[in-house]
Amino acid sequence: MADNKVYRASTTAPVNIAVVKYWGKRDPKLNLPTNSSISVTLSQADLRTLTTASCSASFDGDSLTLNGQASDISGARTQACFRELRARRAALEAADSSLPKLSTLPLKIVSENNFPTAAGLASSAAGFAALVRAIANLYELTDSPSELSLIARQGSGSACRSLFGGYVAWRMGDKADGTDSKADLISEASHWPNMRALILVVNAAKKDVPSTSGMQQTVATSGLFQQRISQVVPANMILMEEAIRKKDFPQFAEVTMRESNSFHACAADTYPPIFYMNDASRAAIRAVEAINAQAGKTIAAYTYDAGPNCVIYFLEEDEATVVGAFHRFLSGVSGWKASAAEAKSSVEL
Ligand code: 2P0
Repeated sequence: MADNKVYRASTTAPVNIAVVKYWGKRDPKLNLPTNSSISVTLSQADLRTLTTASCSASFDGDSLTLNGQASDISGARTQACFRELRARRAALEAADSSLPKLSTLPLKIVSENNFPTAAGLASSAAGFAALVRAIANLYELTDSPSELSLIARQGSGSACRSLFGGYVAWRMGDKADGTDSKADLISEASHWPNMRALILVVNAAKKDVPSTSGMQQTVATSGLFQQRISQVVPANMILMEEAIRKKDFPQFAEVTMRESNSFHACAADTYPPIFYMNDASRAAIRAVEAINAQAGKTIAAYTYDAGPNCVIYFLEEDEATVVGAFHRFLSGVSGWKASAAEAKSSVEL
């Protein structure tokens, strides 16, 4: 007689924002990057994905529901995550015959973001990290976050960094099979407890050029990109890790802003060019420069990913100055859909 018991586990995963940017794949199938990267994890109170994974013989095949809508699971990335997680569960079952045979049961994944999926706020990173962690919990896998990051990476590159809180590095590795291309923790969030992030949403529409195709066009056509991966990023990885360890905000801020500039310069150097920032984005960069000039030191840093929305890093002691300046800025510049009131208040890391 069939056992129709439903096994279930839930988890959450945070959004991460890169301060040393991932852009480019050396192996698109395994999602192996052309360079290492570093991110800061945002507070789950503000931005997170909540995912429940369940499995049962009573389910009619694998399924994924994202924010209430059925989602396609036939893609190679989702399939790779399911396959790898099932293989790890199957290995446990082979070693211990008393374990229920979950690895062969259909999976049902239900996932909800507490932020707009289309807002360009790294939803795929939190999404795949939560999917992998939820299934790993369901299967009672003992793999470390770093080991699970190997699987999440195959869902979406940036997802490997959302298996950790705090300050996280994705080491590109050099093996062809990708077994050394995984994330590790640089520092817990508590190491630098006064770090804050302000998120400014200029446009919640879906981006013009998806990251996956955009980065491959850059790899194929940009000359500047070759210099970025061979010289710029290796130097910035060292400077950023040092800035985080020393809690040196001016150094953290300069590398963050230079990295954003370098990535968007490579996007513009792609042929045909890719523009993710718009006039409002550039105005916000000028606003950060004005804030820093007025303070006489670097107290705010901007960064942009594959879209026009902005993340500003600052320290808690400068919150009134930085957030106050941005409230004035947002009410005075056209182009920002978000008004001062809609700008997300500072997010504790
Ligand atoms: C990052 N971005 O490091 C960089 C900065 C966008 C700009 O990771 O193809 O969605 O799924 O591996 O992870 C966006 O790339 O790309 C990204 P895939 P992903 O956060």
